Amino acid sequence: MLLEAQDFIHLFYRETGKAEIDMHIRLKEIESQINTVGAYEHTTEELEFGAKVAWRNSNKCIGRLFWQSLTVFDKRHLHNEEAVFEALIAHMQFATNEGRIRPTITIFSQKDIRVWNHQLIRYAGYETENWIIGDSDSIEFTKKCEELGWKGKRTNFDVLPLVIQVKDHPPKLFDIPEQYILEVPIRHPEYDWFEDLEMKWYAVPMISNMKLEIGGITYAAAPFNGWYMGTEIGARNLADDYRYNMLPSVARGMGLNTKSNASLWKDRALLELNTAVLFSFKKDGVSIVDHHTAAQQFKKFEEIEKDAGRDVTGNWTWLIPPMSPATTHIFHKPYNNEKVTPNYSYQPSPY
Ligand code: HEM
Ligand code: NRG
Repeated sequence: MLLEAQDFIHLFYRETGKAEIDMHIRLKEIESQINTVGAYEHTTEELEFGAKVAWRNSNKCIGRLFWQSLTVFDKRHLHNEEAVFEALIAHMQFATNEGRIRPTITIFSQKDIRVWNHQLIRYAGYETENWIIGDSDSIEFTKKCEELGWKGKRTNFDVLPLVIQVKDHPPKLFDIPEQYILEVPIRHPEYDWFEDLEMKWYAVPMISNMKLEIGGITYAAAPFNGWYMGTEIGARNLADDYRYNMLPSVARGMGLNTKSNASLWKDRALLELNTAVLFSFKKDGVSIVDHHTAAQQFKKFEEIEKDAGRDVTGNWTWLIPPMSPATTHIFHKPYNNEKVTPNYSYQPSPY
């Protein structure tokens, strides 16, 4: 821990241009804290810097140009479920901002707090005898919620409750009041029948199951969000055949020949579904980025990092968008997938 703390403190003082003398004082302080209690505490400023650099180091993320604009809420002092719930609601409200989405992270006490949800807002999924209702990605977690006493309405878009655990206490469930859940009904700029498919998606992706590691300290609950890239919804969530599987219905609406692969009906349906996602978010004033603009922004990020003398690491398999990847520069170059800290990473599920 001491070595990682030292690395991080060096980085912090170097990049923020603070006086070296203060760095040496801080390093001494951290060393004695680790030697006496086995850990140290970040200052709020260190925490904020660490969370931002962790975003900058997120190899799978195409949205990293904006890493410096992250708003960080330091909630390390909260130790009961109700207070954590209130902080999560405050996060949702601040981040959603009536559609003008603000990249935000809320950081809780290192190991005492766990948020069981994959994202703060996510749709439930149910297996019935013959088919699946809702989001297949949520089936296991939905079962868990029902075991814990929650009961879903069984629509295709039931928002799951927040499941919050403090220490080894049993987890507590909280329904999210509707007013904090912004959703966008999906319609198409030209096809009026599109809205009959009754698709929608929530406005803000808030990942809540990853850990944040800064200078040898691990934060197990640190939900963060930016805004969506359109393809996450239109080319994966609503399109994958094991998720909402909407391509056949879109193709039928368009009158395409779904019997022939070579008619490229899937590609045509995919294109219109993604057009509809971008159109609907824009129309409702909800932040979203198309994959071409996102790739251009990522190129800018790569240039800025180069000028700052830093290597950009990246995971090519995640950075390329799931639609027309070869139309972006990312497709045509290799990325070094080395993991640099601070960073966000997966952790064992608490359930
Ligand atoms: C992954 C875009 C903000 C950290 C991704 C992915 C996209 C994306 C498209 C791939 C997701 C997938 O294929 O499932 C964006 C955009 C943002 C943004 C457009 C707008 C501001 C952020 C922020 C953070 C972050 C604020 C953290 C502070 C990550 C991480 C992953 C990721 C850790 C990997 C997630 C995983 O492994 O499941 N991002 N992102 N991103 N992003 Fe970003
Ligand atoms: N693909 C997932 C969300 C992953 C993270 N994406 C972001 N993150 N845009 C989905 O729900 O479709 N972010 O922090 O903005």
